[in-house]
Amino acid sequence: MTDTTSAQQAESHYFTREPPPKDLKTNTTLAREFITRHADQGHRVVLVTSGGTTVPLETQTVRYIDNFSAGTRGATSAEYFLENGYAVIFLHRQFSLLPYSRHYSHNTRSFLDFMKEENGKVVVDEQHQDQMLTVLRQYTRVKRENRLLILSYVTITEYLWNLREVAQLMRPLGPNAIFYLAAAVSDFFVPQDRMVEHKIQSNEEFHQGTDNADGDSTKPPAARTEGKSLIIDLEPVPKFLKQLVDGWAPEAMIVSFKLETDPSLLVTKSKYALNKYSHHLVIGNLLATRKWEVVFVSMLDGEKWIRVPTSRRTKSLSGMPSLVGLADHHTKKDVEAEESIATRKGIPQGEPSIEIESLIIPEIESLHTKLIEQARTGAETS
Ligand code: 9Z3
Repeated sequence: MTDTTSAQQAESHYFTREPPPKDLKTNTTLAREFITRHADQGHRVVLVTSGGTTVPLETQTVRYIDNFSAGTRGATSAEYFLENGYAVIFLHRQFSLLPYSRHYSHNTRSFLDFMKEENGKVVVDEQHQDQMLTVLRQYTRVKRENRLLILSYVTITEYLWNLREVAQLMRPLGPNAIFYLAAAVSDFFVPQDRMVEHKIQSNEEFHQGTDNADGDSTKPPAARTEGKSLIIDLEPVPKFLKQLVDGWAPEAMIVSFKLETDPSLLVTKSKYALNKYSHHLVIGNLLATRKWEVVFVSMLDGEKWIRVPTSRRTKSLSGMPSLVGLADHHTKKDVEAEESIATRKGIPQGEPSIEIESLIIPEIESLHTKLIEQARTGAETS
């Protein structure tokens, strides 16, 4: 069996087994209208996925497995795509960060701290006026030009249904489309037919039977109590990148992310993903340094590191810039690497004062332009 047929089988098995989310129709109606309008005008459109995906353990969900992602990468990238003229479909985990409003949410400070009362009216505090005016103008412009469509999901299954439907709707965009897959997608899940209906009981006196929500007891529920322990026996989520590349969006530029924590694996695993799925670009990042450096792995440019310049690596509370450079095997040889190694000494934590996405998105735009050119000349010569 070829890779493609097994990916197709895994896809059809997944989507037959896992029912679509209730709001899928609403999302696809909005997406169809948005895509048609921008396709007619010859615009470039990017689907940005953002935030974590949950894995529910019960049908009436009380407990679920989640991951760390706040949606910073996705929300920030969406802003830079918009700034570079793209129309953006922002498919994000509900309540994760949103473009523009991210500047005032999920903060250590409440948005109310940016306000004050003046003559019985609420106004923005003097010290925040300039920044808020800039953000507000950008946001208002994007809304006026109808260039941002916000869609949401919560679970891994909702994410995959939305991704598949929107991808198929994006086909008429041809090479003008980009998929920028920044969402942190769970590798494991509880299939619907192995999920209990009600809240899993911890008290042994109230333990449920071994029936799944659909009444089937041939396989034990994937999440259940045994004695005092909670057993969670997850199944792998099929790898959908193959299907996206070969079937759902064959002409689009596809950018996937690879997240690792072990620096020695990052480049190898990013290259492995590029080879396996034969798409355009893998952006590798480490959990601890993801705001300071990423590695681009592509057929066009090979391996290329993008780093926030040392001078812009200011201190603050999240991340570990001291690890910057560790995943780069060539680092020891060049000057930039010397700098990044130097930063390992003494600076325990920090936050860059420029957003790395402001460096990432222009790079992607120029790769996209090359790919569009290639598609055009290819079409002309054939
Ligand atoms: C990423 O690697 C993103 O950059 C982060 C962003 C999730 C690290 P934050 O939301 O974090 O800004 O806090 N996303 C992709 C992770 C992922 O699930 N990749 C899959 C994999 O590694 C392949 S598509 O197998």
